Amino acid sequence: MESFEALRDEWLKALDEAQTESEVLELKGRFVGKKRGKIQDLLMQLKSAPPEERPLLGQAVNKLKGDAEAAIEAALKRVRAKRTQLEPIDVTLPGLRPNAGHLHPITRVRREIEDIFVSMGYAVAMGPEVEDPYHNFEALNTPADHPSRDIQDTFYLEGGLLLRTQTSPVQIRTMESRRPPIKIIAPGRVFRRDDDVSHSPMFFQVEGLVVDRGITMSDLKGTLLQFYRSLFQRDVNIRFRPSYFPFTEPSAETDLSCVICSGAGCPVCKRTGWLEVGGCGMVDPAVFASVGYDPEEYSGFAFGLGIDRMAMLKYGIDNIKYFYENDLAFLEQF
Ligand code: 2U9
Repeated sequence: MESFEALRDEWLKALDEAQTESEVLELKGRFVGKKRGKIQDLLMQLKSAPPEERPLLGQAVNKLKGDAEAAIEAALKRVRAKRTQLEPIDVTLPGLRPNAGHLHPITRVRREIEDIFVSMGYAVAMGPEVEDPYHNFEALNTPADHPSRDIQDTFYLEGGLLLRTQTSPVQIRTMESRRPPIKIIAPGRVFRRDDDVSHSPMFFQVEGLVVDRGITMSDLKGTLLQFYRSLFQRDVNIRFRPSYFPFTEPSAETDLSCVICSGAGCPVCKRTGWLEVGGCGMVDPAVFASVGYDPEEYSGFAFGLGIDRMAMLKYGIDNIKYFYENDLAFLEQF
C-alpha cells in the first residue's frame, strides 16, 4: 500500500511537470497503457498475491488507476489550453472547403424535362402519391379484372387505398376540376411491385396530357420529337409502334433513335438502333366519359415516360438502383 502511495506521488509530479501534449500522452502510456502500462503490470502481479489479500490490493490498484486517469485528463486540459494561448493562428492558411451538396441526378433531369414542357406552354400539375382505385384505375378505363390491378403489381394499403402506379390520376383530377383546353405534365413518384436492373419499386414518371378541339396524333408525334431533341440536345428521331393501353386508343410505344450509337446498333439498343422510351396515344373516349367531357367535341393526346430511364440514357448508367442507394461515390459524379 505504501508503494502505491509513492507511485501516485511520483506520477502526479511527473504529470505536473509535463509541458506538451505528447509528453502527457507518453506518461499516459506508461501509467495506464493497455500493453505495457504500470497498472496493467500490477493487475498481472495481483494473480500471484495470496488469495486473502487480493480483494484489498485489487481495490487499491483500481483507485490508483482512477486517480491517474483523472490527473492525465487534467494535465491534457492544461497543456492544450496553454498551446492555444501560445500558438498564433495563421490567417493566411487556406480554409477548409465546405462540403457543398448538389441536386440529385433524377431531380436535375426532372427539372430539365419540366423546363422543356413549360417552354412549350404546359403547366406542371401534381397530386397525391396515395390514391383511390377510382382515380388510379376505374377513371382510366382499367376495370377491376385488369391484370395491373393484381396484388402482384400494385401496392395496396389498408382501407382500400393504394400507391399510385402511374401519375395519370393527376390528369383525371385536373380534368374533373377544369374544362378544356388542358395542357399539362404530371411528374412524380410512382410505385409498382417490380425489382430488377431496370425496375425499381419506386421510380419517377412524367406524363403529359393535351385536350382541346382538333388535337391529333401528329400533334403528339411532333411534340414528342421536339421534346426528345431538346432533352438530348441532338438530332434524334422517334418512331411509333402500335401498342395497347386501356386509357388510350389508338396507343403506341415510343422508340427513340439510340442516343448511344445514333442508330448504328449497340448493346444498349440490342443492335436495333432504337430505344423504347415510353408510351403514348389518343385519350380513350371512355376516359373522357369518366370526367364528363364530350368526346365528339374534344380530343386529346397523352404520353408517359420514365425519368429514371431518361437519366440512365443521358448519363450512361446501366442499373436503376444506383439512383436510390445514396452512395456518394456515385452521386458526386454529377
Ligand atoms: C389520362 C389519359 C391517358 C398516359 C400514358 C403511357 C402511355 C405509358 C409508361 C411509360 C414508361 C409508364 O414510366 S413508364 O413505365 N407510360 O406507356 N402513359 S399513355 O396516358 C394517359 C394518362 C392520363 C387521363
